[in-house]
Amino acid sequence: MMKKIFSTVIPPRWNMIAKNTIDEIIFRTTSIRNRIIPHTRNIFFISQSFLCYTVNYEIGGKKLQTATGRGTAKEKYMKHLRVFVTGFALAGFFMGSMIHPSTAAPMAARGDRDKPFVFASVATFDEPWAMTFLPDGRLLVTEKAGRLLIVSQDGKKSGPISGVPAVDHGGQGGLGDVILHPGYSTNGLVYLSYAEAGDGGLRGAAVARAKLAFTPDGNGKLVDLKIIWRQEPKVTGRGHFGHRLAFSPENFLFITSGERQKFTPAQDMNQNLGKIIRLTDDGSVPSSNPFADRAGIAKQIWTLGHRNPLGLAFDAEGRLWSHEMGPRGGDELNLIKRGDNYGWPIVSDGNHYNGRSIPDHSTRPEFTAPKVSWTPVISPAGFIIYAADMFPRWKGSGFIGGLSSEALIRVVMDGETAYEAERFTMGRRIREVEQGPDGAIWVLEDETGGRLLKLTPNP
Ligand SMILES: [Ca+2]
Repeated sequence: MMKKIFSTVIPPRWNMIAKNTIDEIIFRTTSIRNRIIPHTRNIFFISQSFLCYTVNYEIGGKKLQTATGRGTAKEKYMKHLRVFVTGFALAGFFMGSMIHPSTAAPMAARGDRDKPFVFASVATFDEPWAMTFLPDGRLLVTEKAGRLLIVSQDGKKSGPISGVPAVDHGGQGGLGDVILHPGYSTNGLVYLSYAEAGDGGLRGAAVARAKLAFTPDGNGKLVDLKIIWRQEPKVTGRGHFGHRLAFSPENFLFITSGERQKFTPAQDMNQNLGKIIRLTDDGSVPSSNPFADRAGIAKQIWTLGHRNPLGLAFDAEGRLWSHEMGPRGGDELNLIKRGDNYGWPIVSDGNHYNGRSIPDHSTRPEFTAPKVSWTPVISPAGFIIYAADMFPRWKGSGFIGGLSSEALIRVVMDGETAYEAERFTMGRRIREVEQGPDGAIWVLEDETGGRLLKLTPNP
């Protein structure tokens, strides 16, 4: 049944069109609760050079599957494409079609009448990467070039906090995540991750812990800074640092460590690249780690076989979820289980950028398969599992920032299963997501001029 509808929504000709005229075109369909009726709701022309589509279905008000696509449109075909798509839809090929082509996508996104939230732009930043809320309701925000700022909810920024370690800024590298120690209100400890330069043009992620002290001028400084973890070895390149941070309910520090675009380290137990790491709050290795009885760096490792995990969050039941960037296809949402191997680079639901095939997860059941995989990719970055009441329907949902998909993606976790439930087009690359003290959802856009947005329910 589902397959039939799927093929109706995406006709065979579509591939030909996508291949010959654009790398991606996208339309969205939304199903009606308790029926399996996808209808075309939107065609997003996100910019002159970018398009994306999403097809969602819901069955019996519960299970929902999603097919998506995105890519770069070749401008000279745009006019033809618009005419074609509009004509195609108006011809009644899609059920219940209602088409809104637009070239002003950011405004179109804001104007989506049925979006369940409205948003306010609170401040702008230079390549923001991460944020976290302080107990007093202000935010700590990192910028990749190495600035850590205190920001009030009405957008007032402090000067740069002093004492931030020197970062290697460039490519995907720079100042990364910031989180608070679970006992921050008494110990003042914060954790920062960043790309660190080594000798001879080598680089690696590092994690530092320091005490945040506030200064009378409204700024802050880091004191007693100690580097508690490093990627080993440092390697060439400026990609796939990973370095997202999260504390578990038992106060263990988890660190995602990307494979630095070197592939094989993800399966090498003598390196900590391509792993998820578990440490105590001072950086020492817990004796309860799955490989604690091995020699050397393996002791740090909680899970292996990761590519570039840029999201890490615990759900209300204490399960750890992480998403990671796939190669060409195969972005993943994984349920992280002690000692498991997630298969990179041996298996992936995507393929190499050069087109070379990688065996799918289904071919190698000994590797833990993702709970959700996305092809085409969403480019996930930033992750929360919503636990507040301002959006009651969303309690327990995961929210993932989409970089290339320029969206905020809601995933439903149902026990140990998960699926994409909704995708909200934002019209900009979304780098980071947080839950505010009052339950509002806050997001940071990526890159220069990236805005801090506060999302509240659409009245
Ligand atoms: Ca954060």
